[in-house]
Amino acid sequence: MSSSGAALHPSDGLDEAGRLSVRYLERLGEADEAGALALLRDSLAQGWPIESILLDVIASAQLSVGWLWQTNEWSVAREHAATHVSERVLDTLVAEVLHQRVPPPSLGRIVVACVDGEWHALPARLVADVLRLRGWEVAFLGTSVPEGRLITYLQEHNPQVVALSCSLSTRLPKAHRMIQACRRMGLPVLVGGRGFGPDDTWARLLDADAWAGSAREAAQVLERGVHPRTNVHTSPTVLPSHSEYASLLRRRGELIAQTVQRLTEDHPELGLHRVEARDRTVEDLGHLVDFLAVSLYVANTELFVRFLHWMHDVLEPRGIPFTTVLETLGHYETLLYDYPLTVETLRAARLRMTGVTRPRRTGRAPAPAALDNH
Ligand code: B12
Repeated sequence: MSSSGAALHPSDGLDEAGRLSVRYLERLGEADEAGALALLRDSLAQGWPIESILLDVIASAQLSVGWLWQTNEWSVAREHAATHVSERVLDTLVAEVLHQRVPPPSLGRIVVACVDGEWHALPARLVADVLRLRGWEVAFLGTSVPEGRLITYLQEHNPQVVALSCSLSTRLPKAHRMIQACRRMGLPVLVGGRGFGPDDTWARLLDADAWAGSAREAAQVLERGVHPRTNVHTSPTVLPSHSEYASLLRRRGELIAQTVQRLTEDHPELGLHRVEARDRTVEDLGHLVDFLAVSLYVANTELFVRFLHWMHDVLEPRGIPFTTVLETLGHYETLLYDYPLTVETLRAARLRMTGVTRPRRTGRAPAPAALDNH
């Protein structure tokens, strides 16, 4: 049995799709493209619906891949290899199914793109493929599409709807600008991806016309019709916290540099004199400031708290005590004393996270179907 195999992911209590997803995940763990493809081709031949293979098997396994990376059970290289296999399998299966089908009459034209700075193509690609399989004519623009390029493309191709994907919440301010630009063209915008959160609250705040939580829901929303919301102005919503958001981003470099210096002096055990450890810390602190900033942008402390839970799960298995993050939050409260909303967010989040000790699930990743590591 493989080291990533069923022992890590007990299949008990899973439905059929869950069990297939566990077997698929085993192949991903071995970067076994041929095995992964054969497994799903067989299932397809036995009558498994292609949409279920995409969403209940491949997407579900990718969530486990994320969890295994997050908890330091899989290296980043193993995650990359697994994702590469999923992309190849997805492309092959969808191409084969579409090739064998008589194309249904087009339901309409849609452009699917990842927002600027967003490198998670696979979630958007799954949406694009599900829509294609349901009969939409889809142009998939891929990762990180700059606003100007998107608008030029839309002018040239004139779709009915634009679908924007955002997996990381830190890209929401960019998403906001892109939504506004599309709306100024009179094009309705459907948004989704985990970065938009678990419901349509942030999508509405950022002026999108529609939101969907999954590819299936996206198809349903589109089948009902997406139209420009009439109660939205074409100038972006500006919240009181937006000026603090902007100031925080301006001070990003300074905040990170000061914290690295403080951690180097106060916590020699972190070994920040080593380039690799220092670089990782700079990256983590970048995420910290960016998630704090975006939680001000959408005026939602919960977004920051959810990020801190994630950070806890990432740092602890790598031997970095989460208390260093709590100390950093306290330090920022002092440094940023003249930003009242920022201080309020930091304080509320610090209180929520003090004493948090999520038990680590050593040796056992949640089974794919049961996982939601948003
Ligand atoms: C593969 C992967 C990557 C790959 C992406 C490659 C690719 N081709 O996509 C790479 C290596 C580039 C990557 C990079 C990073 N990643 Co990453 N990544 C993942 C991983 C493991 C899988 C993504 C995936 O395919 N998910 C599966 C799909 C199905 O996800 P889904 O969101 O459920 O998609 C559905 C809905 O959201 C919806 N939907 C999606 N888009 C849209 C659009 C519309 C319009 C609609 C209506 C619906 C919709 O429909 C989809 C299908 O039902 C996730 C784990 C996870 N939980 O997703 C982490 C994850 C998203 N990544 C994460 C992180 C931290 C990063 C990095 C910051 C890491 C780093 N140190 O650099 C960078 C950021 C890069 C960037 N700027 O975007 C974290 C995010 C944590 C957080 N707090 O937000 C996650 C959750 C991993 C984890 N568990 O910690 N990543």
